[in-house]
Amino acid sequence: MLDKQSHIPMYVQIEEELKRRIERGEFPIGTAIPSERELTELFGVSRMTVRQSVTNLVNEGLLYREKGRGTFVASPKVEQPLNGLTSFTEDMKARGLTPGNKVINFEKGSPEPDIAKELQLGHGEEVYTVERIRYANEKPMAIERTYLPVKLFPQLSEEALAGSLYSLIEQEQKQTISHASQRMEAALVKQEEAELLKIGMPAAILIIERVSYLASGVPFEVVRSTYRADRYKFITEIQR
Ligand code: 16G
Repeated sequence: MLDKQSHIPMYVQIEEELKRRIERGEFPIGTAIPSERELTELFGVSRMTVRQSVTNLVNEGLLYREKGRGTFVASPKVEQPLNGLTSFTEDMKARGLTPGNKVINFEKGSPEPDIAKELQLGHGEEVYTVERIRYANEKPMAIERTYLPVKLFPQLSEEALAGSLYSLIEQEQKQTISHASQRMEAALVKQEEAELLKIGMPAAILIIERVSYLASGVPFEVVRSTYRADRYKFITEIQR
């Protein structure tokens, strides 16, 4: 199964073998993989080597550890295309996952200057600042902080944001969402974010900042989304 003469390090060969077994369904999603001791015997290598392979697969998001319980096979990452202006609710439904939403902060007030600028707000114009944890099949996927101009959503309530913001705009307010600009960067999760996302530290996150516009050209949201890097893979088609 492993080639001890190969120039490919043993821990990499074990990673590949574990991946193959996961793909073949030998270790189904949500089930525990064999213990370190069992893997040590199975592959005839040291415990340190096994630990390194497993840690790498945990870091890649293929496996996850639960304290005192073992190491389990994770669901495949969500593959998120970056070229469509879709909502979280639509994205999850398109994958057959049940979207969930928890509003953890909802306030109205004066925006910071950079937010006011991006939303093209004049002096004295207010915004709602909304923080939501977004779930897929009850598992936290992302934290989202959204700034919305009060003048565009005069009746907005916390209850309404427990549903989809985009369907509220399109279905209820009958407005057309047209385009957005996005920036994306990697970072390490902060303590308070790790608690909300229920992940251990250190962990990688992907931050996407989006400014979205209505067909009239008016910006209606500035959003900072913090995605779990172990649950997301972003894909884009490119042309030459
Ligand atoms: C996505 C958008 C966010 C939008 C939200 C609406 C990114 C980076 N962000 O999370 O801008 O506000 O969807 O989702 O994709 P909702 O309609 O389910 O509330």
